[in-house]
Amino acid sequence: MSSETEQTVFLSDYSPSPYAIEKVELEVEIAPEVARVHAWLTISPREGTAPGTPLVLDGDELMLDSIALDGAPLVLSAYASTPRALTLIEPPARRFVLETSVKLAPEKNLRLMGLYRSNGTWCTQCEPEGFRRITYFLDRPDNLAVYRVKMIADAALAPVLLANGNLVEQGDAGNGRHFAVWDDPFPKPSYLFAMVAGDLGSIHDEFTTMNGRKVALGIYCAHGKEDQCLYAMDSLKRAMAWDERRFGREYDLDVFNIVAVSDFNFGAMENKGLNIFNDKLVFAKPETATDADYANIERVIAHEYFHNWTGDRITCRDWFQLCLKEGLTVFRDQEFSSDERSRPVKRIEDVRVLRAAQFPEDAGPLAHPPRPDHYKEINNFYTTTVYEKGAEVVRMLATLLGEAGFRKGMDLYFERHDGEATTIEAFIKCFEDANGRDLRQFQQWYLQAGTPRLAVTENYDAGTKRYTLDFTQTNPPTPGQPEKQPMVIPVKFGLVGPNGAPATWTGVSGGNVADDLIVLDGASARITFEGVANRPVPSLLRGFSAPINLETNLSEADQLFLARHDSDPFNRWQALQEIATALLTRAARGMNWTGESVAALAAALAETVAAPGLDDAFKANVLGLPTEANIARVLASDVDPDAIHRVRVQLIEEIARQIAGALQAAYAAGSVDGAYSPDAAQAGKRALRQAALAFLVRGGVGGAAEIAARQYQAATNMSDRFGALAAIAANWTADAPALLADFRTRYGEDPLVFDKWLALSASPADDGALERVRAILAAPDFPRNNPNRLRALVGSFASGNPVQFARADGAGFRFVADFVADVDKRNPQVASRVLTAFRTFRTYEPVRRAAAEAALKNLADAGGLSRNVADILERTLSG
Ligand code: 0A1
Ligand code: ZN
Repeated sequence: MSSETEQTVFLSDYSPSPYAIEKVELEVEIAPEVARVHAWLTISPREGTAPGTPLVLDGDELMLDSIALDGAPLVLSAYASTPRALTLIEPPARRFVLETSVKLAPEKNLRLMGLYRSNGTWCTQCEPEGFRRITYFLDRPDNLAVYRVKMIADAALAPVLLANGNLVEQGDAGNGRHFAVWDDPFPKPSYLFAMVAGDLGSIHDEFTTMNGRKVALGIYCAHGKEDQCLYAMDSLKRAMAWDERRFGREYDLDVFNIVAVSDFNFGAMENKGLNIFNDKLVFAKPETATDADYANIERVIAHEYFHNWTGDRITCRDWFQLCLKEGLTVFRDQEFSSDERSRPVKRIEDVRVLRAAQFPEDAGPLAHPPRPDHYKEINNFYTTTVYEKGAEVVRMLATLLGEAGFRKGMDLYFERHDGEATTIEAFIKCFEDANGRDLRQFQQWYLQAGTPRLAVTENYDAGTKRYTLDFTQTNPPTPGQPEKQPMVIPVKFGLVGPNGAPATWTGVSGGNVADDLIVLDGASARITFEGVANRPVPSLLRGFSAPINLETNLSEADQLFLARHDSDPFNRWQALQEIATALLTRAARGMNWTGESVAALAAALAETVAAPGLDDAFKANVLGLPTEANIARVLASDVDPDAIHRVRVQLIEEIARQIAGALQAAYAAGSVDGAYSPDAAQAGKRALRQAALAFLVRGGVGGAAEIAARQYQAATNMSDRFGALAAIAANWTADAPALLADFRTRYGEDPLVFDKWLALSASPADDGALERVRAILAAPDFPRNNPNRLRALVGSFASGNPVQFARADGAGFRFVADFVADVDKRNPQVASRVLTAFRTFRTYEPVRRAAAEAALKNLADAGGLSRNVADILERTLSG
């Protein structure tokens, strides 16, 4: 493996480019096999640039065809060109126009960065460094320019021609070709450039902004899928209205277009005025999309739309600031979903994702701060830390400042930085200035990696009526950061009195406490409450007010009390999770649980599921016991996935036996009358029904598997059908193979349903899983270049099947490593993402740890790896 240290980019090396590209005019001729890109770049030296300073433009796999300066061809000695760079040796010391032309081969572009072809449609992906695969450019986010692009293509092959901004001209281009000119008046970085050409269907609508401007909305897709875009359109309009209401943000162009494509490395992309989406995040109809798919579409449509202000109008100075747009925009989409659906349920679901994905990243060799200070490959930093932890940091800011204070800071941010490429520091400064607060220490959240641990011990003195909470914060070391500063941790809390009502106190000292918020900023603190009549049970970190690991000395009885009485729904859910996690982690270490503990947990679950006044979706979450991955994360060392799987199934069996009646009642109560609707209430009912069914089947309760099979056959929507099949597949019961085969044929060639089948085939823990996955992948017609298919199959196996991926014989590890080596030749982004499944390999018990390490070393020794894969591999092995 090449160590490639020379490739490392450091934040501390940031300096503005000596030149600025102010205006971009492109003429792109698109034809099968080849596209010709002609660019006219208006360039000025920045103030202070010494005359004669060379101008170096970025390229990636480019071949220069022609070059001219202010209309005159350049002599060979005036420039140097390679596939990766174009250098003007001595540019004029004044504004000039550089004209270049290059040819591209979109059909051969399997990396899906730059201009490529997906199912016949030409489309682009430029974030973070794809524009340099289209033309030589200052491909960095701090170069803001206005763009005008003329697209020319065969009128039959590509009747639809789209780019950023507004359509200003279109017409005939001769020889059966036509053209369109798009103009984007908003200065933007190159990563937001986009272009689409193809034969596409579309749906159209209109949105009237808060100031009465009409915006034409369009969603483009493969012909025949138009009716599956309606929910996305509805989500878009709701998102536009919400951003006006909640943040005062109005849309700014006359058109907003979305295009759904089948080959896409990520979820979607916020190109100015022309969002491009992975089609799985656009298409939905009840027969083929689950409730979760609908919720995801709503969320991502909103996310990309919200980027128009947090990302496009205000962008990032450099890629180290990625979290500036991503963390903030995830926070905004989480808030949107909370307002459109159930806030507590959304919070529980987001925290589940955070713990499942971000906490392990933060605890392993790939840990990095939300705002890293160096990277080798920026594509490897589109991580759950930048996105989800980034959103948590913004959420803490909102908690610390309160709703009004947070809004004041946001308003100032939009006012002060509109039209700029800026930094995390500038963002924080807006909240400081708007609120008169010092947030320097808070900023550590952006700079320090790792999940803080907060230990709390509580003590009540009946004699003095004094209640104390002792907090100790530790910040574990992470790669490159052995020592840490204490963080500012907002702990939302309540003291719950013996009857379940809030306990009161007459005085509090020893820390920063106001209303329901304790703010900790030192390594330790003792908070003392005076005049507390009886020993309360503390409900701490309500709503998961900080992304930390909280360790309390609360007893099982206290947790059960909170599960019943806490007024904070998040902590009610959390209390039950804690009890289950404690039982499961101890059992995985060979320490048996007591019958009383299991019975108490079972009773609390049954009671919660039957309780009136609680959200169905909340109850469904309560029935979702900690995942195997979560148990492994808490164990943190000497992990044996077989043991975890075994004890988890045992616990479910024991509980299911005890509360089968309550589960059956929940299942029965969850049936939905009337037509399918993806709304939160109906989806919640189905989720509860599904959770009860999964519990019953997994628990081996007599007749449950048959009920699931019947539900599978009778289902009239994908949520019910998929839910039943998932319950059956997870258990790998005798009829699982036949039902999966039925599922495979029932939906014909629908690729998004095929992905569901792939995932269900890859994730069961049975010993046949690896062979199944191998056989599917080896089929000659398996679409081996489509990221969705590859992720659904091998991604699900590597990240969603802990037992079989981490087989003790190492076969799972070897399979995934071989897959990574193979896919890397075509699509390094997909390859490196799959490889991150190894990030927790050092937490395995010795046999598996050695097997994983051998597979990784073997991959390294083979050589010829992309920078993407080499970077992940190197960090995984050295961390
Ligand atoms: N900015 C997009 C994420 C994205 C990143 C890279 C991509 O291609 C390699 C595509 C999309 C978002 O946050 O949705
Ligand atoms: Zn984003």
